[in-house]
Amino acid sequence: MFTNNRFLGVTCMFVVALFVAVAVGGSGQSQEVRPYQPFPILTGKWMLDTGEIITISQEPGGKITGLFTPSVVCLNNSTRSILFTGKLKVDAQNVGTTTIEGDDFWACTRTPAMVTECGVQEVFRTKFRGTVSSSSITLESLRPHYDFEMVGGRRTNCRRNASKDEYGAPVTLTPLCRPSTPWFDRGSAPCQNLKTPEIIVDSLLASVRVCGSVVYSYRFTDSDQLTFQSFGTELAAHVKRQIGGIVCCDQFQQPAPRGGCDPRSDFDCDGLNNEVDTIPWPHNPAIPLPDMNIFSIPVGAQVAPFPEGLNSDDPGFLPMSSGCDCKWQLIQGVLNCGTGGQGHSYVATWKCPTSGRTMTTTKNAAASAPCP
Ligand SMILES: [Ca+2]
Repeated sequence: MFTNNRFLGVTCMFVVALFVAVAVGGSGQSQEVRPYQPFPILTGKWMLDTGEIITISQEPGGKITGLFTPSVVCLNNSTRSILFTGKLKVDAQNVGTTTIEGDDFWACTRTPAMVTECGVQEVFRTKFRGTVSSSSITLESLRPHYDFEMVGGRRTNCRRNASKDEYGAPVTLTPLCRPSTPWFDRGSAPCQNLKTPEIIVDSLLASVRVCGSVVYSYRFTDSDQLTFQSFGTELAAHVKRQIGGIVCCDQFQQPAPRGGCDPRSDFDCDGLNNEVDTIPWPHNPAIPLPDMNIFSIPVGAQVAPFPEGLNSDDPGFLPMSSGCDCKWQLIQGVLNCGTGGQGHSYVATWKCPTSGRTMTTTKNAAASAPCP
């Protein structure tokens, strides 16, 4: 075995706290009926297509605010610290689409002469609209129109003409990284209140409760009795593989900071609400398992499978959240099987997406352990 420590799996979390699952028909198949589609969770650091970093924070009612991190200069004499604030809306015409609109988008005047000759502000507040998902945000802002005459190469008699206002070219934001998850920290962080996730399987309702909050639930039907019983065992093993055996409730129960995420709605801070952050149960794909990941793996990363026995609770494996203002990414994982009586090792390379800092952690196993 690979040391005595448990290793956390690469998945992630999610909770299904609120959705209602209702069985239909007598076939034993169940179908989820979702009375509403939760908003995507946008909290975290994003990058504008022009390279600036925007920190988005989201409130429970769907209000989101995007701040420049750090502030950026606009023309010569002004800086922008905020890009927008507005409220999310589910698009009733297009199921699954979320939009945003509002009056609070801060734009830069692009033409210096409009400032010097027409007296407009370098930074101005205007209406905006856009579409959002957990992987992309596209916004367009209303550009105020001015009529004027050119006299001697200068703009004169500048007048606002709102009838000619138009939305400008859209700006796009893509996720730079997800917020860190300090409740998954192992090891040196002081934590007074460490708890084991509770798997509750009762009255055809399977749920996972962490630090007093339900982060996943699924209701079976009467015809699913046998499936329900075997599911409970698998759910417990699955949660153990994904997040290990302990959660720091001191951290879990902290109010989410600006730009941080709230584990009660997004346990693994991957932008997917607990209610929808699931993967199919291999035994019966109609039934969702929670998908909880304590770190992320970028697309294309070479990561060898973790050997059996690698413990997700091992304090020496996952870097501490305090070392990065985002969730750590596992960018490489190499399993070295020893020969000729040598032990084995698993070498993990981690990267902090914002700072670019990398670090390596190594777990060793005795030569007698299976490899792989
Ligand atoms: Ca999630």
